[in-house]
Amino acid sequence: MPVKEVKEGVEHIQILDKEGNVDEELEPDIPDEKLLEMYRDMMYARKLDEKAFKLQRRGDAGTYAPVKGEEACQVGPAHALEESDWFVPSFREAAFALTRGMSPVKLFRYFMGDPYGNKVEDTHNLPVSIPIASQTLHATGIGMATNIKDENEVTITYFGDGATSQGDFHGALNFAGVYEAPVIFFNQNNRYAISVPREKQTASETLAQKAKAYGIKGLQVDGNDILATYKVASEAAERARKGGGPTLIEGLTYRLGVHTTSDDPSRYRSEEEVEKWKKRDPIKRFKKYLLDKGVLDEEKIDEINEEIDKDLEEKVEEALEMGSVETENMFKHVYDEVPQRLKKQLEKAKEREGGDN
Ligand SMILES: Cc1ncc(C[n+]2csc(CCOP(=O)(O)OP(=O)(O)O)c2C)c(N)n1
Repeated sequence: MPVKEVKEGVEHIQILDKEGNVDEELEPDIPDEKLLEMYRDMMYARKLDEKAFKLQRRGDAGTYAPVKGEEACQVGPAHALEESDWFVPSFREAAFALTRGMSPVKLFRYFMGDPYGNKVEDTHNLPVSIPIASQTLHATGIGMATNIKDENEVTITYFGDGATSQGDFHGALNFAGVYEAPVIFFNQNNRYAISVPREKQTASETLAQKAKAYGIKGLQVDGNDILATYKVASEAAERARKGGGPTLIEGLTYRLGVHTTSDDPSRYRSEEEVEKWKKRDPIKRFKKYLLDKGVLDEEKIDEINEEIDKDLEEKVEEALEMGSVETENMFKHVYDEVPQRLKKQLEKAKEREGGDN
């Protein structure tokens, strides 16, 4: 595809600029109905973030990692892939999961500490992975397996800029390259790994150029431009299905909110920086494009907002009605035989709970 710009030998693709003006030469041909779905999916994720945040603040949910600002990195590729493709997330991909049809109730329950929230069902969606970059190895493994089984499925995995400093990431890219695994490695470069800025993560000019060392394709995309993320993911998937192997996509984006609900970003980044990125908000940009195109109007915007608000209210209620999660769950599912020291911790936790009553 024609490339907008080449930086440090790495292609950089942008279709919607910061103001929401489209480059007609690069504009993908997406039916209006699908464009509207993409907009709704972004809005849904944005509003779910707010709900999850409130649930945490009032003590009904645990730590939550918001998507705010990174919706285009997730909703675009989710629309570019097939249901039979594999989704291997880290912990910041609520927008992708929801677009893939994951129930918001299940998502809320995960953040309430309920094992049901991470239960693998009969889909090709893997559960949340907290150990940074570990999921990239799982993605390579799935890609190698689909090759052996001769299945025409593509795997997409997500990880942050900080994850590229982990050995797992390098192992995953190396073997994906050697075995030509049909994997899309989507790096959400949101500029920070908690408080550590991207510049302290690596001396490389870009993260995408790391692909070169592993003999695979690497490119940068404007991660706040949903038309571009859709397009690069579609092309990477097509390449992978034709036996062209893996692609590393570096999505340049920004975390508009907190790292998680236990973070205070004002301690490590300036208000001016955040304000600059607010102007590049991926939803604002896409909305302008849809308004210009006549796909969206103010009435439709209100209609979508109302529908999402109503749905989310119901989903929150449903999740809360499922009740509180027993502390014991924290100690289940890891060991077949729970070690003595963990048994002691459980006893103490139960004593404390008893004391509160
Ligand atoms: C192996 C490992 N080390 C440390 C942590 C603690 N931790 C949680 S999130 C995080 C930063 C991750 O940053 P990045 O990969 O850029 O992703 P982001 O959170 O910005 O999406 C760290 C260090 C962890 N979860 N796993």
